[in-house]
Amino acid sequence: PDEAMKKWRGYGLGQFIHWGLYAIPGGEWNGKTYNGAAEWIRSWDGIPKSTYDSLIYKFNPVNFDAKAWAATAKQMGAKYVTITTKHHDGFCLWPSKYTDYTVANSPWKKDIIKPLVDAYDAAGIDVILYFSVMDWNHPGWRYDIKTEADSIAFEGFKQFTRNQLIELLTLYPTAKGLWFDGTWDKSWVKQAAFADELEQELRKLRPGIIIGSRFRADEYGKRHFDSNGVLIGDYEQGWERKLPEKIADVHGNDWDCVMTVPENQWGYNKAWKGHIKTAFELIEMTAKSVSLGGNFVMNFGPQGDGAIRKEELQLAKEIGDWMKVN
Ligand code: FUL
Repeated sequence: PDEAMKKWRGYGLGQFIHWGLYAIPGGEWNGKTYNGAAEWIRSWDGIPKSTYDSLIYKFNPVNFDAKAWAATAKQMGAKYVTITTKHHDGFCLWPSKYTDYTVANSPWKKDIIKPLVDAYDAAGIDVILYFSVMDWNHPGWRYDIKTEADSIAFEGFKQFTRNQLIELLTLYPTAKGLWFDGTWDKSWVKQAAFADELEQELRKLRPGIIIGSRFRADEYGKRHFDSNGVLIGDYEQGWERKLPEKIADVHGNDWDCVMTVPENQWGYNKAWKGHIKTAFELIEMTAKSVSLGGNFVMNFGPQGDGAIRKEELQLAKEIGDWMKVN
């Protein structure tokens, strides 16, 4: 574990990838655009589950090129990448055998995570798997547990979560870590003991695996810097991540700061409203993060067809030029 964390501490700059079905509408539904995060569109627009879920039949990213994505990260000078294997909508970019809501049942049919892991591994960039515990597709997911029926359903959901995490670490054994999200609801907050046990199980399966501190939901919002040597977490919870001001804020722990480029957007948004960070701002944040002992992770939201938008490619180039001389 220490070796893995030693390496993690030296990363400096990382790439975040938010990609899934939400990239298809790209922040626009029935002619209306939303300035809220594009990956939350189902919730912003109150889109019925069945309507949203049928986006699976449109998932056919003909311009997806894993090697091109890895090349962009390499050019930028990123040393690791955090990839959404499953976001809140529950759609799996890998052919999970525990749900039908996966790439395998889309027109694309093929695994997306495998070629990405292979391409980034080949480029010498470490892969961290992002995983949203909250899953809007799974019938057992609950925000809260109020009745006996909820509790039975949620037990099934917990097993599903365990199965999927073991599946991910088994299918992609070179992955270096897990970055958790969607753990803030009451239902999961009550599962601290289960999360602890599962964390131990995952560590046994992959000694040295780095597990984000947000898996332990009861500590959500409190424990972002708590490390005991192997935990990581973003600096501060919030829609737009904030950087620490001074070294004392870090409490000696390990952290990374994930950051959007257009304000509030992680998934691809056609309209891309609000302030769009410049390469200079992103470089400044990288330098500040590194000087305060953390890593900085710039987000990319590839388009529904699989291509990375030109603005992001341009930023990657500009940041890379700076990284080369610094
Ligand atoms: C948040 C999510 O709700 C956003 O959609 C995004 O994935 C961000 C990195 O974390 O908790």
